[in-house]
Amino acid sequence: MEFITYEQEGFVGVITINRPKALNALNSQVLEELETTFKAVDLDTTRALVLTGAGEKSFVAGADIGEMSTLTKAEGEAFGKKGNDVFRMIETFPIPVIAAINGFALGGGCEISMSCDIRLCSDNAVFGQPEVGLGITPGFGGTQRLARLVGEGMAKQMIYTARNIKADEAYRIGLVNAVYSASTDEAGNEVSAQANLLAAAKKMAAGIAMNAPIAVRNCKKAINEGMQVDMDKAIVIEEKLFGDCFETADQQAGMGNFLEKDKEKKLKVVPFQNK
Ligand code: DAK
Repeated sequence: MEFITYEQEGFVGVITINRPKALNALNSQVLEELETTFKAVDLDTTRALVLTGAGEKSFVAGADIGEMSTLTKAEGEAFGKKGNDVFRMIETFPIPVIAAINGFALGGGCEISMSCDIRLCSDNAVFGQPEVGLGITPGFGGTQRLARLVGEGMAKQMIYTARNIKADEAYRIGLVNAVYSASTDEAGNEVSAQANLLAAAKKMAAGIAMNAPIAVRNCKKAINEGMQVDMDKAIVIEEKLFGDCFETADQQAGMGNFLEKDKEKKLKVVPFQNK
């Protein structure tokens, strides 16, 4: 892999898009490598993922404009399909994916973050869909996911004006769940916003990984699939995924532990097994 690194920390996998010279812009090779990396994640030993960008300046500055500039219509369609397939794979990936947005998240960068389950960012993050200024529409799901996340009016404003927004505004409109700044540790050393962001993303992922994995996966599926249909159908999706948790070792361990009267035997944290 030239542009993607993968690190495993306990049950958490950290995927880093590593092309800092081009501000981690997405070319075809980055998209290919991302797809290969996600497909290689061992779902028996990994319960949550963090997706971030290398360097302190940029998460992903969009699709690679140099590569796109010479595409024919057919090539543009193939490039768009590759991006859409990868983003949809992330969105429907069985385990939660947290985007740790460390700087620019423009165009395809904003779009890839929106295909993740949760977005956290550093205070230098900048979000935007600048495509109409380049003569194209947001083509990696931006017109669809942004409207679903922040509402139609705000999505239309961002997309039609092509105006970037800063981290605090992204937080205010609900595009990100939290913003991290630099701080000073107990020894008086400065901790960068990016380090705090990554630590928080890993901590959240590790916290998710402590919960029953089958239940967490089913929650992701229920929310994703339920959001696409009306409430009557959504409730049926939820019922099925709720029922699916029963008779699993994790459901029996989780409920059994709660019902355990013997305080000695009762565990603070149930070691769920993913089965
Ligand atoms: N593509 C390629 N290279 C990029 C890039 C990008 N998106 N963004 C930055 N770079 C490169 C720069 O060319 C520069 O390379 P060198 O000149 O050093 O070789 C290097 O990264 C550093 O960038 P700057 O020198 O520009 O750095 P600054 O701090 O001055 O500015 C910036 C940072 C992020 C404000 C600026 O680089 C910028 O505006 N970048 C472009 C942002 C952008 O417009 N992104 C949206 C791209 S459009 C499709 C589906 C989806 C899409 C397209 C088609 N289909 C369905 C077919 C998606 C489209 C997009 O994402």
